This record gives sequence, structure tokens and C-alpha cells, in this order.
Amino acid sequence: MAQHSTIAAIATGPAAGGVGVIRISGPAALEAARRVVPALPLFPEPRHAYFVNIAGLDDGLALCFPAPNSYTGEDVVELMPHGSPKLLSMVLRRLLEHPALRLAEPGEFTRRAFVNGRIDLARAEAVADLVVATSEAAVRSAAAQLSGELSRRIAAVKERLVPLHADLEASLDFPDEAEGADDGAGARLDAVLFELRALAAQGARGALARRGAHVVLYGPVNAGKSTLFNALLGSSRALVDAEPGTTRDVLEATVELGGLAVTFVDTAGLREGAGRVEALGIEKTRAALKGADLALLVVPPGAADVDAWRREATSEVVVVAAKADLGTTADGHAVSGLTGAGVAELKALVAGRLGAERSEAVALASERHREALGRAVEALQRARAAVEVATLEVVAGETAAALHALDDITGEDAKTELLDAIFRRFCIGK
Ligand SMILES: Nc1nc2c(ncn2[C@@H]2O[C@H](COP(=O)(O)OP(=O)(O)O)[C@@H](O)[C@H]2O)c(=O)[nH]1
Ligand SMILES: [Mg+2]
Repeated sequence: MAQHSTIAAIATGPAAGGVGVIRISGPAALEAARRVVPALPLFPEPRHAYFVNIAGLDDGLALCFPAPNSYTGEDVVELMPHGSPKLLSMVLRRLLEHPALRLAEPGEFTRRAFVNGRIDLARAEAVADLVVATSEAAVRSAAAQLSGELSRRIAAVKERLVPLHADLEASLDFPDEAEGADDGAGARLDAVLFELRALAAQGARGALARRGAHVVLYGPVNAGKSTLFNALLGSSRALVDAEPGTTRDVLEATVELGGLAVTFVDTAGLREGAGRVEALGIEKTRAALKGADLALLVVPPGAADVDAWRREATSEVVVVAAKADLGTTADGHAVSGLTGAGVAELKALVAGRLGAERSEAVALASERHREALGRAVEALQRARAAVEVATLEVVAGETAAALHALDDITGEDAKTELLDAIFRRFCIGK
């Protein structure tokens, strides 16, 4: 797009590496690149790796991607000297001396790819997710979205919804000619609703994959929570002592379980009559339980009233019978934090409950997508109800609203403010 400025940025991370990449995109990309790489021909071969001197400082590769066959859809040049952050910033500074060039804003390369129709919004957002993914599940989730999985499923739903909407509008506008076009609208809405609800159900898992899961250990004082916490992590993070109330703050540590980033949270035991500091810890325990994806209720042998403990949690609860080495364990998954018996099995159980390694956990990683999908489902539910009791106008109107919500996911007619908000999450050079 000729009205665009030409932008440049270091595309690789700020740490030293074998190779670094500077990316330039826009109409002046080649001209600017030739200032620091005089050896680049006037008409370089597309996607050919030229081994060249870069800025008189280093030898490396230069590749040219003429529009529209590039990441952004514009003319792109990538320079790859050694990955010294200082060297890269010196080369970049030289490039930016070109009057047509300016430093790229965060996410601007990907934003241009979206604006130029190279990728839709759902896929553009997946780039940001992939770059910051820290667990295998997060990588898989972002990669699937980047491959267009979500976009394809949305497109498949629209393929059914658009003709339905057209039939409804036709019945409204030309009641005689389009007689019967709205027949079976209820069944057609049901089919679409079924599909969208399935997609929404996967959304929760996708979210877990992206942000990781919180698993909170709680229970009576001295149950062995901190000992188990340390055993789960394989390191001594929490203080352990026979004195009740040793753990007063909330401790967190993250491990990877079945490809999922799982943050275990060790809490103060819940008990009455605790001192002031410990009481604060107990308050934090209740807050941690509210944010838990899964709670491990750790109970010592002979613990009473396990059901009352269960009710403290709002998430799913797994009862863990601690100190199994002492013999007389309570009902529940038996472990000994002291000997390590049952700990591997408990980890596997936790991974299973969280749905780690379930590859369907790919579809809806972003909050924005879940919200838009929720709106689509609600509109279709109102449309479905209206089929029985209200006018055709209502059915058609709600169907149109559902279509708009689906378009929000892939970014058709996306507003500038929305794009600003989305691409702000990116780092520079992406
Ligand atoms: N025999 C045995 N003792 C344990 C085990 N886990 C913890 N303890 C002991 O129980 C006491 C309380 O342990 P701690 O982990 O601090 O419990 P918390 O208050 O629930 O965090 C300490 O004296 C631990 O050594 C276990 O698996 N077996
Ligand atoms: Mg403790």
C-alpha cells in the first residue's frame, strides 16, 4: 500500500544470539537497505539469501521479499548479521537516517499484514500469543490459531448462518415470492447453536493453555501442605515445621505438567483462633481458592469433617490424604510428601483434571474471542426463542447480531481503537 510509510525494527529479542534480524517494510525498504548493504542489487532476486557486508560492520545475510509476497504484503527486506544487540541497534540507527524510514511501533508489521489482507485478526493475535508462549500447551494453542483453525471454524458456521439470514430477510421483504424460505429456521438455528456451543466449551480449555492453571493446596494446619508443595516442585520452596501456622503467606511456583504451565499455590492452613499475621494469611488463602482452577484439599490421617473443608473451595476439589507413610490415611489420593510416595501419581491426576495434553484445547485462547463468541451464542438463543413466540423481524435481527459478533473475531470491519488495543500487546519488531 503506497500511502504507508516505511518502517524498520530489530525483530529478534534483546539478548545476544547467533543471528539477529532487522526487518524493514514499506515502499522504501530496498532503497534504505541498499544504504547499509551497497552490495544488494537494484533488482534483487526475491527470497534469495545474499551473503553481504552489512554497514561495514559485519557479514551476514540479506533477503528481499517484494510485495505482495511478504509477511506484511509490502516490500520487505530482512538483514541478518550476528545477533549482537549493540551491533543490531547500530545498523538500525544507520537505516533510520533514511528520511523515508521510521521505527516500527509494537505489532506494526503484523498489523500491516492484517490491513493488507495477508492474515485475519484472529491469526494476527495468535502471533502475539505465540511469541510470549511459555508452555507447550500455550505454543500449541497459539500455533493452531495462527494456522487459521479458529478462523476456519468461524467461517464454517458463517456458511450456514449467512444463507439462513438471507432467507429470513427475503421472507420479510418479499413475503409472497419467498413463501416458506423461513421454514425450518428453528432446526437450522439449533444446528448452528450446537456448533458454537462446542467451540465455546473448548474456549475455557484454550484459556487454561494460554495463561496456565492455578492449583491451590489448602486444608487444616500441619496437614503436610508445605511438604507436599515442595515435593510437587521437587525443591524446597516452602518452610516446613511441626509448629502449627508456619505458612502465613501464599507461596507460588510454576512447573510444566503435561505441557501445561501449572502454578502450585501453598497456603496457610485455615483455622480458628489464629494470631493476627496468620489470620491475614488465612484471608489470602480464601482469595487464592477463589482464583483456583483446581484445589487440592490436603488432609492428615484421621481428619474430621472433610466435607466442610470441601465447601471452602469454589473450584473442583481433589482430596489428598497426606502423610501416607504414617499408615492410617484418610479417604482420598494417598501421598507422602516426606517419602515422595504417590506424588508422581498426584501430578498425573492434576494434569488429567486440567485437561492437559488434550489437543482440542486449541480454539479460543483470547478473552476477546470468548466474549464475542458468547455474544453470538446469546443472540442465537434469542433468535431461537423468537422462532416460537415472536415475529420474523426479531429472528432476523438476532441472527444478524450473531453474524456481527462472529465478524468481530476475525476482524471484518474492525475499528481503529480495537486494532490499537490489540496490537499494543505486541513487542516491537513483530
Ligand atoms: N510422617 C510424615 N510427616 C509429614 C509429612 N508431611 C509433613 N509432615 C510433617 O508434618 C508437619 C507439618 O508439615 P507442613 O508441611 O509444614 O504442614 P502444613 O502446615 O500443612 O504446611 C511437619 O513436622 C512435617 O515434617 C509426611 O508426608 N509424612
Ligand atoms: Mg505450610
